[in-house]
Amino acid sequence: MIQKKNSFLDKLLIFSLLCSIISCKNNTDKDSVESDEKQTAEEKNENTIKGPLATDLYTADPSAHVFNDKLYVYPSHDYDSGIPEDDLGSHFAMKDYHVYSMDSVGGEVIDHGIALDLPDVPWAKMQLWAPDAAEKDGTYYLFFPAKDKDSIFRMGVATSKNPQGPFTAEKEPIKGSFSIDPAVFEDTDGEYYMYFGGIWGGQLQRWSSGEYSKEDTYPADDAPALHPKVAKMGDDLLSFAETPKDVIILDENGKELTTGDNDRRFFEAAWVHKYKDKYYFSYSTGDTHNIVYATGDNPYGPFTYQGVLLKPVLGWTNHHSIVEYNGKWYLFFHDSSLSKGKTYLRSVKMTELHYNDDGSIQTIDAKVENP
Ligand code: FUB
Repeated sequence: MIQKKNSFLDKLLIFSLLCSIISCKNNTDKDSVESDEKQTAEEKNENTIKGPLATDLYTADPSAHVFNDKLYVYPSHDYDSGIPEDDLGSHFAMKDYHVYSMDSVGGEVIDHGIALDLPDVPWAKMQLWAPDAAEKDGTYYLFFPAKDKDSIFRMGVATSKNPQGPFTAEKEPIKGSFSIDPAVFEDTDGEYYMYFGGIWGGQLQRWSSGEYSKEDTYPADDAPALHPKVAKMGDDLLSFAETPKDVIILDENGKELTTGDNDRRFFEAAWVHKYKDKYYFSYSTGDTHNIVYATGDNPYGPFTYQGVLLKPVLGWTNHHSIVEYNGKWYLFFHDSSLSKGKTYLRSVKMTELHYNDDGSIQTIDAKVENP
């Protein structure tokens, strides 16, 4: 009897315990859904800032533009070619481009598929490196470097009626073009300028005489550093309107930056934007891995060095673009966090960029230490 009574009481106790556990669990679930939702929103914001924009492919060298109120990103498409790493960048053996778009910052990032494929560029042999894009009179232009049949980097153009492509390549590269990393800036007066150049694998050091030479020639450490180039574009945006000119970068004393000034002199990845009537020329310092900037009062420069805008990221290269979208400024860049540090497998990211009252740019540190 007693046993029976106890067993009944036990059952009652167990039942009520179960009930309270279930009710407690329901509450916990509710709380955790709410906090998950909160966390998701926070993470989403974090991801916008810190996470790769695209995870379907490896992407690098992002050139961002606003077309038709949307953000478009024109990156290189990294993949593992199996080619060993060297100082010429042979391991960057990219062979097509994809274009990405977003309706809003933090919104869905759409991969529009292959926008241009190497076999469809008649003059190009290999290495579709950092591209850029521009729009004029309803036509979209994709500018890209590639090695020609003689393994000399040239700049190509491809056009489309849609910002996401697919693009149709011109049969020949831009006449008079050389080296890598085209960045096409549309000034407020409607003129377009291409900035370009990159040393080491980018071959800028082979054009010192104005002609291509198979030999690498670098100025002495105390001589002015190799100059990036600028050329006004022809009305058709398929040609240069002039012979490319040197872009001069000065220090705080009005002296040209020298070859030995590795922390500040130009290496690759030029970009130009305009803020409050000033021209900002930004670039990668290459082997010291910073993105720095210099300012000037016209598109040709000279530009005066101002400081670092993005510290070194995970991976050897550093390459960026800067764009204004809905009243805020954004920096697009890449790093190798998704591939856990592989130099040639990079991913595009974005973060907000802030100016100080005097027009200087606040330095961004986006380094991921342990991906
Ligand atoms: O992606 C290949 C090269 O790496 C780019 O052209 C450079 O700017 C560097 O990011």
